[in-house]
Amino acid sequence: MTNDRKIDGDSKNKQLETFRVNDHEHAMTTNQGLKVSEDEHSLKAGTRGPTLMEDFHFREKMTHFDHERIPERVVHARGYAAHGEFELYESMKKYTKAGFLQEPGSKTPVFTRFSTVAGSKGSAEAVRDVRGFAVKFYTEEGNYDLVGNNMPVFFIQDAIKFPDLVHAVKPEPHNEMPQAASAHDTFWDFVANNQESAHMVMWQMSDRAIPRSLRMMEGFGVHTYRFINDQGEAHFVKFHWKPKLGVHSLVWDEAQKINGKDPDFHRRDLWESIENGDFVEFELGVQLLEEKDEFAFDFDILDPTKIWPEEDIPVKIIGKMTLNRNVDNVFAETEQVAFHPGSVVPGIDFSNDPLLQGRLFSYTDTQLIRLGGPNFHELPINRPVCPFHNNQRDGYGRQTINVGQVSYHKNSLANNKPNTSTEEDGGFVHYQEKVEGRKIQARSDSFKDHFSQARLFWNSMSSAEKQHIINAFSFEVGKVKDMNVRQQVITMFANVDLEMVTEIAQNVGVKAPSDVEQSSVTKSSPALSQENKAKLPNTRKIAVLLADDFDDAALEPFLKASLDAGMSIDIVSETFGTLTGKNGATVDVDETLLTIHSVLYDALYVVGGQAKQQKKFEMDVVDFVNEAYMHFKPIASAPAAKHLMDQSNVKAGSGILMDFTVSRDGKQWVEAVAEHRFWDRKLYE
Ligand code: HDE
Repeated sequence: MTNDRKIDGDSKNKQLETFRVNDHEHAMTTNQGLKVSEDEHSLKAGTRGPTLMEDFHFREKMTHFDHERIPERVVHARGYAAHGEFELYESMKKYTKAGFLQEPGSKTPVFTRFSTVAGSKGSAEAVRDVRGFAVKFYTEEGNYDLVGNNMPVFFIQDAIKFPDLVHAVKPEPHNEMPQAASAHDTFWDFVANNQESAHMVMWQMSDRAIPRSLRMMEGFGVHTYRFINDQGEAHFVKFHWKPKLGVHSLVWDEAQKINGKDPDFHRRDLWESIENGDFVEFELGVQLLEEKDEFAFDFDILDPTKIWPEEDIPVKIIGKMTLNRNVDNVFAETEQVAFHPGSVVPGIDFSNDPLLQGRLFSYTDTQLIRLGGPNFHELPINRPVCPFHNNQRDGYGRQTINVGQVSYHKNSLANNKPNTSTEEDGGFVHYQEKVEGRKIQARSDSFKDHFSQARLFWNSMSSAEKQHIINAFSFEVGKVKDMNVRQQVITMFANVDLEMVTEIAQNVGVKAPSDVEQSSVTKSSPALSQENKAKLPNTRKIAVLLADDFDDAALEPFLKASLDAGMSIDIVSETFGTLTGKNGATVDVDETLLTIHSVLYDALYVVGGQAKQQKKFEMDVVDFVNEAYMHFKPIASAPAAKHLMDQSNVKAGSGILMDFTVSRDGKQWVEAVAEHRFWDRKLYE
């Protein structure tokens, strides 16, 4: 029947409602509703005697605590999420009948969870890894989940290999090391022996794997899906999320230090942005392909290790997601949310990508163990906004009180309710693709080119990005103990670029192969380079380093110019408190040189002043500056801080504004912060 009742903690069923007692509102009670009089001392036989079993409040409290943990996700365990809305710019009616993609301006609530893949739930966040990017759209036609990553391809082509990939990248089973890292033997052994991973590994060794912020990375649906319109016509579609702030990354040394200084770096950044009202914006784009063009490319569009180059198939921007509300409770929402690529709405359908097909099984299956049974769809965060009815019953943790006698279809006793719906009435009808073939355990020949797009990626990188890839390989493969595995990796990636592997081989102490031919692809795709994305000063974090007696005439216009450009400023000093400038202006200290670190900022302004322990203050400031310089960040210094800059390693050059005054260099400062990094710094000359 359609009038099933829900219990969601507060709203008990109707009869009980009449007996509701209101004086319990602020009272601590047991789970049975009994008011508790004592929550500090368990019941004992005498003040020094043994605890008594009959203390039911103690037992209930402890039992609940003992059962507080649920299994973490087998992958993507470390994640963080926020609420928001999706607004459509342009009707997609021509391509899909999905209700939420029809009316320009229409808004759909969303819940988006970002994650790392390999690490445990408590692991550090600025690790080298793929980031999950999962969006639940609560549409009027039911929940639609776009469960993607921040990289557009994947390591493997067939879902049957997923357990192998994950076993290889997770900490090694004999000693459970290393945590949240791919820099170890089993991962690279997997790579070398499963060469379909080549393209994805190039992405993973690139700056994309160490995002500056979850707000500054792209998202991709990865697989080819289908849009179906109301005429029943299909288009192949790939989904993209484009961050309004552009795509930016950390540098590896900085990332490793951040993991110690602030293991919550990415979630803190997301949380604080939303709390500050700097809402997080991503535009949704689609690449569309007519069915007749399925075989028009030199790659197979069903192969998840391939992109559709944006220059060949443009990304059409169709709407915007704004994340504008933090969760109230991380466990209830972020942890209990259950995504599933199989949660679709009419107008969106699957392709035969063998990775996607396997995912359609895995996601429900994993929730059964993680969320303890088949009723996880009843958890508040997972419920659709439209009513849902069917004949499923019972099971662990069932909350719906299904009324009536009938729980089967078809029936006459309940007038055959709940009814199925026709396609015209919004019933989901699977796309009637014609499929022919023998049952066979094999892969299509069209999936066998593993290196062309890996090379396309390499060709598309700027010289700084290429150097970062070489450095990343050198770090990761350098952590592999088995020299034979190191050699296999080098031999494999010679297929991508010989110069690249020659440098890596030298760094990791093995030979660059002479008998491997690198891929002959000469094309590049400018859309793949982060250098070509938006560069903005907004929400960049600036540390202003100063002490008492600071030059307030320099500080005030600086603060105004930076805040006007949307930056966020921390005053960093020796100790907390209020500091007074030369002319009597005061500022409050936000962080001290003890509580914060250079790696947690995007840019610095060094003002100086008179500290209590001047020598220590100056040494700490110089360290701060040297780190920022080494990480290619913009640094400005007030005229009064010249002696501090002279003690540092900083040399004049791009992104360095010595003797800075806003009246002279204000515009340059804002541009430098927007630029983010100055790769042309010659650190060791
Ligand atoms: Fe997942 N993946 N995956 N995955 N995945 C899970 O489901 C799986 C793949 C992705 O924030 C699990 O609820 C298989 C590609 C995200 O809750 C599990 C295969 C992409 C998240 C699972 C893949 C993803 C998951 C673990 C190969 C990008 C986190 C917990 C066929 C398009 C969602 C869970 C969240 C989570 C299986 C490959 C994205 C075990 C079998 C490709 C963002 O079901």
